[in-house]
Amino acid sequence: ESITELEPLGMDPESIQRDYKRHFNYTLGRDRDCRSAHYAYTALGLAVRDRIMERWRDTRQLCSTSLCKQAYYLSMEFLLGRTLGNAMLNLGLKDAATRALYELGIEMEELIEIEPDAGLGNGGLGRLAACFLDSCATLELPVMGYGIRYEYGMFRQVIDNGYQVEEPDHWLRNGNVWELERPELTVRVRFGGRTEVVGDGNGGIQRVRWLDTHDILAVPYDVPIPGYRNDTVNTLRLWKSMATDEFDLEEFNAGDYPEAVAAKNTAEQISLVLYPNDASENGKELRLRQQYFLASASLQDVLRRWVWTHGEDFSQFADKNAFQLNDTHPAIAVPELMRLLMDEHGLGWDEAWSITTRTMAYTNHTLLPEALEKWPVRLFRQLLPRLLEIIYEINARFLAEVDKRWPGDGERLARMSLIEEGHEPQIRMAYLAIVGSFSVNGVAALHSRLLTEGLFRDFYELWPHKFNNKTNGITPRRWLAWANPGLSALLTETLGEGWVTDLNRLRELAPLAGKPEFQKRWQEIRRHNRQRLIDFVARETGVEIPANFMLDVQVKRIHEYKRQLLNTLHVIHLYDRIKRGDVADWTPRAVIIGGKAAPGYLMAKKIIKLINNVAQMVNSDPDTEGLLRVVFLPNYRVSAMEVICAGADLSEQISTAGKEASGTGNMKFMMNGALTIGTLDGANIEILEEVGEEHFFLFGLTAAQVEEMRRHYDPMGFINRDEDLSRVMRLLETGHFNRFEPGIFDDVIGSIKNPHDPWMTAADFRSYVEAQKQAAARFRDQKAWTRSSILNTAASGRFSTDRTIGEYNQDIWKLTPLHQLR
Ligand code: DL6
Repeated sequence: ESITELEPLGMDPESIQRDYKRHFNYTLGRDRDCRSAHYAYTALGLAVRDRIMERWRDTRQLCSTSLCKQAYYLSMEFLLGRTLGNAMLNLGLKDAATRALYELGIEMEELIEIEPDAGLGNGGLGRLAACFLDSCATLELPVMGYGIRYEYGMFRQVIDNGYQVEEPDHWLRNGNVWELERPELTVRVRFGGRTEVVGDGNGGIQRVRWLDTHDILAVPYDVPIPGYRNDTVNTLRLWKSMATDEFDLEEFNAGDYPEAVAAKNTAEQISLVLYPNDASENGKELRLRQQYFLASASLQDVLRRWVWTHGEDFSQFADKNAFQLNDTHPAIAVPELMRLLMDEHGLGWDEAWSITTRTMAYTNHTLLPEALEKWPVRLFRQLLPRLLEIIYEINARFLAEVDKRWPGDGERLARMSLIEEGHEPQIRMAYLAIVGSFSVNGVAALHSRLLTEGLFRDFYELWPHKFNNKTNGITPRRWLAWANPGLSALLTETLGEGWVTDLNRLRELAPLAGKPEFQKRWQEIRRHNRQRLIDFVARETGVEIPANFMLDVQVKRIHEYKRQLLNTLHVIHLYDRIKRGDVADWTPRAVIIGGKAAPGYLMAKKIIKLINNVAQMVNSDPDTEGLLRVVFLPNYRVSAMEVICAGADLSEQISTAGKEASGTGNMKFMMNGALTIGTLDGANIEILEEVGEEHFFLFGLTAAQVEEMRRHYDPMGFINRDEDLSRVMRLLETGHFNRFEPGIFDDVIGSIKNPHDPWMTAADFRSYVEAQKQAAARFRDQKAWTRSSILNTAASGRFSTDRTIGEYNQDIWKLTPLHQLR
């Protein structure tokens, strides 16, 4: 009998309870005196995991025996959040498990809350990767994620006297039931050293050897990704760095034993901590080490599996494998695949290049120049000398192609070169990614268009066929079915179960939007969700929000282009109106802002301080009672968003047009029935297209107008011509919100008045205030608001990652769904 032959595990409460008890008693060795919720959580996690295991194994086997084409999502970030609830939802175990525990006197809610978020990402880019994995598994596509198992994820944000303080997030402290270590699949990653050309001894093919390297080990940890109610469980493989057992012999022999041992620390540092910058790179050597570590370990892993089944015949490799590069962070995979194919597997340049450029695909996630990665050539020479040689060769051949197309156009050659010349020559990673890929995509229609018109214009002229758009999405499992059980139940009752995997079915809600009975049900659910958010805010901040307030929410990374400052100016304006007694037809509102600032981003941190000071002033002024509350919600994270998006009324998507590549928070709010106030930026444009102008509060300059205005921007003109804005500026400038800390907001004030302010806050103030007035008026008419709310959910089907991933597969990966292979 085969050791893998086992009775399938029951999905009923009794079976779950039996396994729960077994794990509690035998796996964890606890007894009845143990009241620790941690052990209860772990025992339940293990019982749920057991039910994933056999499907996981079967998926793996199907993939390897069918020899099907596979895709690999290479990403430095996977912002998974919590796993338990999502796993139970996808497996269809939630109700049975809740009952199983209830009979033992254990509340499911409490266990859910025990789990720390897996915060292995900064924001949108990392969360998108997590949503993608859910959709790939749900669509039964053979896609594997590759990332880094950071010991410390995104920092925990605490607020001290209004200032952000960062605390380390040791999320693995209490263990992690959702990972399986696979030490037998460890690979070696090399750094440093030198290269040498060697012949084959017969005067034939020459190979390059990379010698005297400092090696580290990459140990894989596998995380299961179950699809929604199907038999597919995909894998997210996260690499942990470890030192080899080798000593640095020179140091060792020189008697420097401690130095030799300490060197091991450097190896283990690679997977220690996530860099907490979402939109700027700082050229840190450790970050480059992380990127190469991810790319090399993942490619070696894929090639090893290839050789196991196909031997050294790579002729079919490009037909069977696709790598999606999540931004430029893993772009070093391009020269690394070249290196592995040539130096380790003996292929020639042309064959290796043909394979590389038929397997790599690159997604760009930002237009901000400061987020476009460049690495000093010097650093490459020292850390990855062989990779630098390959990049030079790629560049030489590429520039020859450019020169052939545009003979003698020296300027163009310099513009397009993978190497930016100058005092410190740098490697342009985005260009490397484009040259090495067969597909380049942006993440919303506007963003993809702006890439081809601006940043990547030269490349678009050369290879228009490479460029395409894939508008982002979110997974409706986590962001609707899990985050909003009330609404989910109503949707299932109204539409049947199918909507969870066919989100366009939500359209069928539209005819019900004006029906009083349906509106009543909708409002009841929303009231409940709003209260859940209000309670959450009270628990986290102590601020009490009355139940009739409009919940006006902006949660995302703090960045000047996202314009939390514009939101704050509006808050100050509302406060000013209250103080002047201008409160006729007032809509009471709570403005809730949350998000983390990169630790080195001083302006963003100042904006957090300003929001906190304004909140303090507003909330403690008796005149604002019943009219206005302001909250800065600390430590914004995935699990917080699950409560926030279901309870919010108004979604703030107010970036300067042309700056937000897509946004995905905007989609979470919309899907849960919030109305958006927003600019024509990123995916807002597509949200507006779907829902219609009547149900979206649009304001602000367009991307083209922003560009136009840049040449003659006069913020003081906007301030002087606008009485409300002048008053707001006066309050700021007279230190009204910082009596005891004079001068601390000078730089923030200066940024608004700066004619070079790239974010054009002053320019959009008036139209923002007007749009806010419309939102407030709509909210007072609860029937009209509810109708708009229903229509927003009804129009959100396009923003499921099932649609996005369907497009990636159709246009880029071309994978066969596993159910067609079973
Ligand atoms: O594509 C996911 C997400 C977009 O929704 C956001 O608009 C965009 O800002 C974000 N990009 C980044 C870029 N960081 N880098 N590099 O996080 O991607």
